Amino acid sequence: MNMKKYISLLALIWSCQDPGVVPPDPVFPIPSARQLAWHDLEYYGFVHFNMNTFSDMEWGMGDEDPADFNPTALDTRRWAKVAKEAGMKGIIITAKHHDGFCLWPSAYTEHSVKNSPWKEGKGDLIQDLREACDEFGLEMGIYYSPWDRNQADYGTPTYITYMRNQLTELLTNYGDIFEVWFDGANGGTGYYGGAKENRYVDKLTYYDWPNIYTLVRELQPMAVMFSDGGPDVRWVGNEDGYAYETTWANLMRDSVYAGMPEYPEKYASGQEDGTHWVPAEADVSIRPGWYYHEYEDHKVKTLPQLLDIYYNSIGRNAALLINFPVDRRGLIHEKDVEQIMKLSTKIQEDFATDLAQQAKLTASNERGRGFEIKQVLNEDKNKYWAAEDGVIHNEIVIQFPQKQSINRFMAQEHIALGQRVKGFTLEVKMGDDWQLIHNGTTIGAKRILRFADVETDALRFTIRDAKASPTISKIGVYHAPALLIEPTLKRDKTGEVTLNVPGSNVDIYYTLDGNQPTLSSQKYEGPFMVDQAVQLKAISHDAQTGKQSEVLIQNLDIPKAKWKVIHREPNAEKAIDEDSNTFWQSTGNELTVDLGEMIRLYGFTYLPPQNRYMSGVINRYVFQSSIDGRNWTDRALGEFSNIYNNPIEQTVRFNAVEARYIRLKALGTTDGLKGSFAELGVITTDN
Ligand code: FUL
Repeated sequence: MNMKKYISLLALIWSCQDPGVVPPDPVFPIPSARQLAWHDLEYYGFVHFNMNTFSDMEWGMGDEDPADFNPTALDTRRWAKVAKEAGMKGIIITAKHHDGFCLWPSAYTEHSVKNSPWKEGKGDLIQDLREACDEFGLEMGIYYSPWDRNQADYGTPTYITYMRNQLTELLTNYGDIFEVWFDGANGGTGYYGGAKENRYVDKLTYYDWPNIYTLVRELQPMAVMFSDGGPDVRWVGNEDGYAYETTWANLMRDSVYAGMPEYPEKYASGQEDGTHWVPAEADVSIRPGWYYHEYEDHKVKTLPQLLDIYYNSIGRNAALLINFPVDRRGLIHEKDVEQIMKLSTKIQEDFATDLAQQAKLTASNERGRGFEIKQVLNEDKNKYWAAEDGVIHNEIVIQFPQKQSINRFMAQEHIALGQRVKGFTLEVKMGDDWQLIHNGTTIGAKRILRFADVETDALRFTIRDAKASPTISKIGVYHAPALLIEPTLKRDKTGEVTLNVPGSNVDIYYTLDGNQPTLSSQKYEGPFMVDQAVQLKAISHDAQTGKQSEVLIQNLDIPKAKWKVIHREPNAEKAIDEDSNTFWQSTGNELTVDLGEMIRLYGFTYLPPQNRYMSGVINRYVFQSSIDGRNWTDRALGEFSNIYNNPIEQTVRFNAVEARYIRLKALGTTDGLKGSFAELGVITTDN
């Protein structure tokens, strides 16, 4: 018998033995090829670098001068190197943000790098990034803001032609693009070629999305398109980088469009009976703002914060897009690099050893050969365990050779056949009993559970409910090393500061002079007073392990002990109670405070409400001061850009002034209701 005949005979015997082992039928919706390729990326970087970097804004008005775009040491290779070393698979760049300034020399506008001093107007940042991405083996994506506060014809049909022309440039001249990012924020005040007015568009119809989608498909068939409603990848509904305990890739896509009201509440977590596969992407900046502001240099997210983001996005069936606000030099700031590298090191440590690989796995049901439970230990994502049709309830037991200390569990569905699991539990064996660790809902592309260290010799992963018999392509069990978190800080109105490390018994050391705290700094023994503007830095230290946390850095200003609100409403005090979780929704759209004494002011801070569904978030304001409470002078007038999606503390500086009374007036709020104040603060130093 020759070899060929022998092999076909073997194949015949094999197929006779397992006549019924066919893969499960898909459960619709299922991902497209381009979406499956995108799912593999999982983690990639965002770069916000554009005119706002130079104007120190989050949303430029569109009247900025191209001459201001002048990075001194711009180096896209260094961005790509950072992204690559951080484990990211690509970079998405803000080719054009709301202010309309273009990072490439578009033939359709003068508002671009071609009229800037950078490379004497000969530069093309998109091309530079393309080359850098190619060199480092990264994908490149394009952020393109539909809203354009520069263009005179924004709001009319000719602007749509402009948008299509620009997309054609971007999607034709720069090689393969993996994602086109359409921002949902659009319409409002702007320069608009000098008109300086409010322009609202019908977000559903104005942009002619169906034809824009067709254009993108024609030019870049493998690119996924992102917006609130996809069509391929959807917004996660917040700018914190968090997906939800229940996160479906499925979405009622036809009911959703970019920038629609109520999207976060109603659609962001997806829908079990969603008609289309539109998985979530969690976008978040490594600093509070999306663009670089020197005053946020001490607010780069800490490792514990970044880890929470990682586990709450990638670990909850979403991709993660972390933004670098590239600075005025044109570089990712050193502090941002340091933090992102800490994250990648920690992730590698957390997942260094998959303990499931040494375990014996059994499943209460198996479909048959090729779909056995051992397939979940395989790295090949096309190999998976599947149960027989109709068998929804399944128990998978992971038996270790001996007791293990564990604190992470990971599972992935074989999503090519649709997202199925609706309910699962994870239990650990404790003597003869099973102890519940987690009662969960969805799994999807990846689900990671974090829990406190537990010693056990077995785990039971039970799929309790699913849309059809489950398919699981990967299971992993890990023991992540402990991470010591930095102290948290609370301060009351009198100026008393309390430091704490939740749930642990460690020492805290701090400084008030801007110096790095060490073990010889002041040891925290209990609450203390801070009655002037200082920068407080604090670390936690575990004497047993010798481990030290990252540094907490907090700018504190004068205490609010003497402050009084001039409103006869008891709740108004909440606006100055130093508690960011409380707020006051005004009745007159303004907050007036008597500071109790004359104070030299250099600026103010405003914190919008921090609850999930915020009302009265101020987006246009005037800040006034007074010496006698009767005669008022405007000190600052402006916009809190992007404040609804990113409700961080807003900092506004002005020329120094002596005042006893201050007033923040809402000239506009994001929902048109009366202005709300979680906290109003002052800045009394000029640095
Ligand atoms: C938002 C924008 O308004 C922000 O400026 C930023 O670009 C963020 C990623 O999306 O909708």
